[in-house]
Amino acid sequence: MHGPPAPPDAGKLPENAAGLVDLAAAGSVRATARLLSRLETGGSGAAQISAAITGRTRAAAVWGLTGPPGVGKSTLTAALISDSRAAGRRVAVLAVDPSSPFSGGALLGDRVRMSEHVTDPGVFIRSMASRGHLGGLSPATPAAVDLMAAIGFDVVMVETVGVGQNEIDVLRLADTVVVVTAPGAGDGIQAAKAGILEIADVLVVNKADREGAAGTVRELKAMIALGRSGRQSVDRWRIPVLCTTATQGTGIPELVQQIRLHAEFGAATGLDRHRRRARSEIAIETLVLERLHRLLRSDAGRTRLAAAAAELADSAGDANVGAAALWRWLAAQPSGPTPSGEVSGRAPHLGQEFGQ
Ligand SMILES: Nc1nc2c(ncn2[C@@H]2O[C@H](COP(=O)(O)OP(=O)(O)OP(=O)(O)O)[C@@H](O)[C@H]2O)c(=O)[nH]1
Ligand SMILES: [Mg+2]
Repeated sequence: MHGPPAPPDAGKLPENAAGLVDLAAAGSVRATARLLSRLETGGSGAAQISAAITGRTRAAAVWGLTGPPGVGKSTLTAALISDSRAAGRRVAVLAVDPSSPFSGGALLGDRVRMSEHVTDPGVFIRSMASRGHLGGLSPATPAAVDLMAAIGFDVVMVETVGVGQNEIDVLRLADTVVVVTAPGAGDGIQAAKAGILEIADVLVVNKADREGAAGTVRELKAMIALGRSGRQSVDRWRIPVLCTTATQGTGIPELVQQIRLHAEFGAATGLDRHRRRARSEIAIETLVLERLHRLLRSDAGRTRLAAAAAELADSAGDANVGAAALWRWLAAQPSGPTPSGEVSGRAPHLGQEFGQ
């Protein structure tokens, strides 16, 4: 299908973003990895990549997978990869690690789980940090999903451990969200508490070979009925609850079928357009917030903040006045972030990196 017979990246990788993007689109794993590293570094290197993929067709289906630790998300992901590969689709998996602003930690276990796929040129697996270095969802995550789509992957799967707001933001990047639990009284309730149920499109009770799976299914169905009563309508997606045993491949065709039905529902109702816009919204929002953080934490920003704080503390004044002064300063800043995170006077004007 898409995969070239010989590696297109045998030699030295090009330095420029456009060259790397061309190689990645031709199937180079090395070029794709290099691009992702640059997205994670952020700054102008990341901005150049976004500029280089402008106008490229994105036809990928983006699937989000989340659930409590250890319920079998990676094993399910591996099973879903197998299914997509059998259908000739290229698959990218981004395992987003919420625990650290540095990537790589979660990869080892996932490599084992997905070992049958690591040598397949039609599959790209990478772990990423979900948090930016300055807090909040990293702008690299939405940028990475977009990059994978732009270089021709047919499916982009985002796996995350669903606990906090960052993970919910990550899932807002997806067209279809699969929430995974396993038998055990706490899991379903835990998921509901974390607000995860509200963003689920498909619910999976994995480890159905274990005792208590039927009970967990009942519990989840009851929760859905409670949460949705009165708001049910014909054009509303009915969240299915499925049982799988990922280690044996049981229930995988049914899961694939539900994901496909959800895609069809999205196309028929306009939900798919809505989700794509939500994805774009996060891409823009994370860039704005990252820039704001960088500016506030630059030397000049800290000096301004300290001055405003001193005035407030000494005069029993109004914090809003200080905030307004900082906003005025931020709005007047001509400089953007450099990859090192420092604010440089030579960096492009605020509007330029946003493509204006
Ligand atoms: N019995 C049983 N074990 C399973 C099943 N699916 C996964 N496991 C096992 O559960 C363990 C955790 O699986 P993972 O796929 O790593 O789970 P995960 O949700 O990705 O874990 P984290 O990424 O650490 O949150 C592994 O030992 C799997 O072999 C299943 O259907 N039945
Ligand atoms: Mg995992």
